[in-house]
Amino acid sequence: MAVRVGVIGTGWIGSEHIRRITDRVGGAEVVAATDIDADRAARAVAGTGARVLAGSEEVVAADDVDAVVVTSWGPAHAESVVAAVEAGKPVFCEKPLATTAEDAQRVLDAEARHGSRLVQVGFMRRFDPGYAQMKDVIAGGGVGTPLMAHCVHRNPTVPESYHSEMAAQDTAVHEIDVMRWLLDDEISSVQVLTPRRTSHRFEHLRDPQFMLFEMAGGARVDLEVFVNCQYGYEIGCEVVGEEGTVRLPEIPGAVVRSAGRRSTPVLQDWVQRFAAAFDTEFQTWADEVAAGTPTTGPNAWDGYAAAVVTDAAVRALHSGGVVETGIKARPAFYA
Ligand code: NAI
Ligand code: ISE
Repeated sequence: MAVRVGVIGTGWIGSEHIRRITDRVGGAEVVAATDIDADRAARAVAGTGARVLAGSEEVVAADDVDAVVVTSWGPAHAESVVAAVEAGKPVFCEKPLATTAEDAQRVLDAEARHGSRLVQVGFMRRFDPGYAQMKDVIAGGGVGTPLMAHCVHRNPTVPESYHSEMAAQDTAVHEIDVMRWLLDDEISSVQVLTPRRTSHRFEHLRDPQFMLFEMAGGARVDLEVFVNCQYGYEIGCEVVGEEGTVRLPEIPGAVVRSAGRRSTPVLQDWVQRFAAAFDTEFQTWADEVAAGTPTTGPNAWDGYAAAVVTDAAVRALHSGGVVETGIKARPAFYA
């Protein structure tokens, strides 16, 4: 029988995931959804056969909901995830798991009380073919011991609701997870430097930001977050090891020669850039939920570790200094 999914939050990515599960993921179907804007929920499920429920409590409690997908705003994630865990239902939560380490700890506590792992966090880059190739190279010793990494995360624009702390909590959180995963190490300290601001931004926003991370083993990572770069969506990553380097491949685009120029298109958003990663992420999650085994994607510990680092990055943004993350040892439960 197909895994019956209830969705909490039907905005941009919630609607994308509803279409993904309905049209492209085998062995899963959306049966219920909710949003604080009920009309938006109705539009998101139109044509799928799923029904709109009044709130997240109703979605979690519904007898015909086997598993929950949380795609509401970041600060609302932890509450819905804890409720799903307490109901004993597998839950896929879009990143971030929580916007504070304190909220993420509530999820760890809920899983510990439940006694087994139910949570997967939407760090979809781990399912991207390019990042997966980098992981294979690094884990296979192909570049020797990693020493440094250089990362770029650019969005064309962000809405007015995006604030300076979201550069860490909402945007850099992807690199924070992917660096922990690629380098198989925790992040021990963060510094955030603030160059001259772009004029293409809302008044309240500090953009761009440079983030410098130190891994527990001593490797250093630099990251440019620039969320109003205007020209497109661009993600870059290069890991430098003792014996070589490995770079994230770009998604190929047709090369156009015309009017004395040679050009290729620049992708415009994360939907285009990570389409394949999202599909693999959800198919794997649905298969593993159907099998009744803990899912093998990024788990609540990964969400917690990322929240500890983003908390430190927010403090670093405000202080300008180097801030220790103070990450604790990974519990055996998440080994
Ligand atoms: P959005 O603002 O388009 O949608 C969020 C929806 O959640 C809204 O419709 C809002 O009304 C609803 N909502 C908020 N709190 C709620 C609650 N307590 N109960 C029910 N509904 C609630 O935002 P978007 O872009 O879809 O982002 C949602 C989440 O997905 C964010 O955490 C974001 O970081 C993440 N995301 C992940 C991406 C990725 O690359 N993996 C890409 C884009 C978003
Ligand atoms: C958004 O929420 C995402 O997760 C995108 O992948 C990221 O590029 C963007 O900066 C975030 O706001």
